[in-house]
Amino acid sequence: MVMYDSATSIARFAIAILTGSAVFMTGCSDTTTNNSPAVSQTQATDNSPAIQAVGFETDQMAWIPGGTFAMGSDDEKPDERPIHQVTVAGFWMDKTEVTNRQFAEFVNETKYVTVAEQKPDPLDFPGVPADKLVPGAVVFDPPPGNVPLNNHRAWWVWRQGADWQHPTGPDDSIDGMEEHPVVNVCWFDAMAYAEWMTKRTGVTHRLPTEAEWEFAARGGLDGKKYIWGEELKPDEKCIANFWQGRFPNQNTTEDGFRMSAPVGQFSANGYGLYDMAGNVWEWCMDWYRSDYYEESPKDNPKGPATSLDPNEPNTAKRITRGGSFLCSELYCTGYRPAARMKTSPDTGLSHTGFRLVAEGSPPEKK
Ligand SMILES: [Ca+2]
Ligand SMILES: [Ca+2]
Repeated sequence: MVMYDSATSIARFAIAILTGSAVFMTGCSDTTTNNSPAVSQTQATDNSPAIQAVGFETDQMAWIPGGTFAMGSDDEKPDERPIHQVTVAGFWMDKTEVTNRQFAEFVNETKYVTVAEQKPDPLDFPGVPADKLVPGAVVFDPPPGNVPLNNHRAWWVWRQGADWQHPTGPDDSIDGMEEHPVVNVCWFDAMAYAEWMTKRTGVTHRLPTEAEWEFAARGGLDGKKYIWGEELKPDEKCIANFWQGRFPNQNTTEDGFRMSAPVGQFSANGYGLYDMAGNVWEWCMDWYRSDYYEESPKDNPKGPATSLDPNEPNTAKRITRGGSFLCSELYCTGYRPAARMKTSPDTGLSHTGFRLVAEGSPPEKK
């Protein structure tokens, strides 16, 4: 069995791919810039058209009660160890990944331009020829035949013109995909969306911490391998959107979906959240450190102060969680609630989106 090996995990950066620099992608995700810590490419919305106040509606969010749980896993990837007790306070969380329809509303109101749509700043990429500095994102492009699973460049490509409205490239569109999760949005884009949602609701919205995300994903089923129990396919049924078949060139679509699915196609977890396993990876607030669990505080951990991926120590990365339609049993298993992934915050990928949490009051007792 070929297992995902974090030692070979790595990434891209698009520009580096174009220029032939040493860069790779993991099968499931994982991206980096060469050595730039976060590129600050957020776009302020302060000078944008007035944001319409809509108030805080919780219809599309679930209240996640606070509690204590066993975070991590002792028998999977090294960075999931050790299992440690963590307590999180209660919070609201989007029931689904943010959709193209929702993201379009944000863009229409603020005129926000995502990082994937912006021309990379030459100052961030000294030595890269100007004609290589083009807007784009990292896109899954399945090879025609079998390929060794240790060469991520066989299925990941930097594609000029790929962005949230063009998931696989400039000839693609999101027509008819309004209820699919938005993809090719980077961590900075997700943060800008949260800022907008905070302004329009008057309630702080933000990305979840990694601990909040895992607590919410487990849905009250503490210590289980999957968010629904111990078997990947209970009763031989796929109950999440992941990859069946031989990755990366044979996708049997046993679960009904070749790539992303409209949100909410499978049963919700114990807290009423959809697609916390699979569909698209979801950005979290925290920096990634492989050894963070050895020192994580117990109460409401907010992640390390700095990032460290030992495989790429010069690249700062943020956490992504939950796996995607590309996660396979033989290669990545990112759909496990304990599974951690890390990605450069300025990188849009065709299998990565996000959902928000809100710090509002708990629902009134009936
Ligand atoms: Ca699938
Ligand atoms: Ca997901």
